[in-house]
Amino acid sequence: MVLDSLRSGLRNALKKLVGASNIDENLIKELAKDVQRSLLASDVNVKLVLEVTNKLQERALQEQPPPGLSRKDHVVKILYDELTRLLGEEKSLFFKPDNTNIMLMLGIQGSGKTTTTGKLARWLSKHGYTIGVIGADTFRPGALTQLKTTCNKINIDVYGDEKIKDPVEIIKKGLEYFKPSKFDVIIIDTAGRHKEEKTLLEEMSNIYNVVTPDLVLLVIDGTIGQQCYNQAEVFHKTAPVGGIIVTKLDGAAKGGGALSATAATGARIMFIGTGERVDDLEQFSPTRFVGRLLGMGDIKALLEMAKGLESEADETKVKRMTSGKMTIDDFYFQLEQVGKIGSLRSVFEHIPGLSGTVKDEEIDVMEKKMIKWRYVIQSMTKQERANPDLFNSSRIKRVAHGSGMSERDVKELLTNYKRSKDVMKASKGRQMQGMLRRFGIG
Ligand SMILES: Nc1nc2c(ncn2[C@@H]2O[C@H](COP(=O)(O)OP(=O)(O)OP(=O)(O)O)[C@@H](O)[C@H]2O)c(=O)[nH]1
Ligand SMILES: [Mg+2]
Repeated sequence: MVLDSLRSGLRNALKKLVGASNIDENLIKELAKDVQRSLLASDVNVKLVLEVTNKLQERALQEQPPPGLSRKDHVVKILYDELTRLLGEEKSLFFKPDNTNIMLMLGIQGSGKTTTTGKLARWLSKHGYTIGVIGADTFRPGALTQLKTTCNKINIDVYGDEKIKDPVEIIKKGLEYFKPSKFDVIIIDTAGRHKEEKTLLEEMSNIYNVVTPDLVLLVIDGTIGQQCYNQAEVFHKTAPVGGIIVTKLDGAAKGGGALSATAATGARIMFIGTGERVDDLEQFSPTRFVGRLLGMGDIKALLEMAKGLESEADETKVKRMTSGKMTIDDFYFQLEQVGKIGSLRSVFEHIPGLSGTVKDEEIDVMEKKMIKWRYVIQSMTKQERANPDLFNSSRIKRVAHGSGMSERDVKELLTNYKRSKDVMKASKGRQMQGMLRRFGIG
């Protein structure tokens, strides 16, 4: 994930809070200090950092948690609110239905326009839109070839003409060329040239006035940190920016600066680039982003889990599972815990060594399976759950029938139960314990 150091800084700060037995003024001040350090280390502007942490401290000390919410959870929620506010409002793409939507890519040299044009085309086509791309960079040699190479791989048609030197003319011809296709979206890649060069801004202003795009997307290199603010401002004056894409956030230590600075211009971040591959583009949502930074799903669930694990019954359950005597009820308990943590996705993200090993589509398939398995388990008898060796073909048939699932589903569940049992025995529950320890619980 992007902003790894910010994420681990914030989580360490939260770990202290979660682990504390009593929330007092000192603890809250310490939390505010920890958060401050993490944000400053990821290059967020000092003034913005102070705004966040002062507000956090003030609210955490003064506000009473609403009924039903513990003081700890309330403080976590305040932190979540304030970080979300720092990153600006939600902004999603808007499309004129039954129309061709023209998107114009702007940005200085090397910011990632051409790469992002390909990524965006890919993202949009995955979401069911039809796309055409126009290459209007007449400045950089090989620009059109680069664009065509990227788009060929993803089956997107590119219009360009290296003989024409006027970008406005190329764009006009390109729009004519794509007219019969009635595509949902046309993306126009433009030239970058040098930083804040006057002629670049003039060229963009020309294009903007002639083409009247439906959406101007400003592409900004996330590694430049707080300078993003100035760049966004300059471009915004030339052509009203409808959305910002911050690139190269993979491993960018200054990512916090880029995200907060652009949000401060009033033009909102719509996507972030997280790698060089054509699939490395994520739709940006401040609330989801902060949720992932803080691991909100897990923290809440793990608090619950901690409560549960304090009781004798659960302790014996964990002992039983790690000693290789796991029952189907225990397997079900595992499924339930995963459900509480939020989603399988977050589990994979947070178990060390597993993150990135499983594809999103595979996780979707697994999540669907888990829902089926719950039904299957609910149709088993108590004896069957305690002693799965009882299962023969007639029992499998009965459970399949009772749960409304296929016999294959039941068999698959049994196979997975056995596998899980072996893994638990082999690892002696190391993964689960490791996960708890990370959050200061186990
Ligand atoms: N790691 C990483 N690299 C990226 C990302 N986006 C773009 N790049 C790289 O940044 C470099 C410049 O990208 P381009 O797409 O050519 O930039 P551009 O804005 O079109 O550049 P000009 O056409 O010269 O103005 C390339 O090497 C890309 O692979 C990203 O999200 N992550
Ligand atoms: Mg380019």
